Amino acid sequence: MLSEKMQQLINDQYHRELFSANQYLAMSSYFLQEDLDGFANFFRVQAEEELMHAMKQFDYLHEVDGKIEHGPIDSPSNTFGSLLEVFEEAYKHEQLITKHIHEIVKVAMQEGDFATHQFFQWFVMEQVEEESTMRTLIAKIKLIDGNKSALYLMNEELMKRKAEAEENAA
Ligand code: OFO
Repeated sequence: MLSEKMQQLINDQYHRELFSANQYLAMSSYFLQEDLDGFANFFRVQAEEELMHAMKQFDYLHEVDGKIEHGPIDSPSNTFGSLLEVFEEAYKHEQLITKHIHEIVKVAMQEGDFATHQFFQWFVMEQVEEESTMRTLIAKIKLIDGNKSALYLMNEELMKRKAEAEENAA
């Protein structure tokens, strides 16, 4: 049986995942306006992954007889000063998400909620990947340091990123 506290934590996390999707779509829009379609594609795929995270949590909560109480989603940032700023904000956001996921796992452990503990292990490792991806891209952007040819190549590279579902179907 899921505790009230855990039900609330998962509800909050579900809304955070939706916020993440919205934030990454806002970043995708920014890049489309900047004529960087590869970067826009990267964040669009990222947004799709966030929706998938939210749906995993939605399904889990209902599977254990809990309920999502649908509420408002915080507004995302829509204006950015630079390419680097976008990625730094995304990285900071992922670090925050990691903290929340770890908090859920900690409470699950304290409550002896083995199912939730097990379920969120997937997210623990997903966060390792998300943070690592953002860190790597920040390092590349710093390396490029405004060089237009290198930026063009990176944009082409990011154009190749596909959603997980699409990749599995290929
Ligand atoms: Fe759902 O991992 Fe990013 O936010």
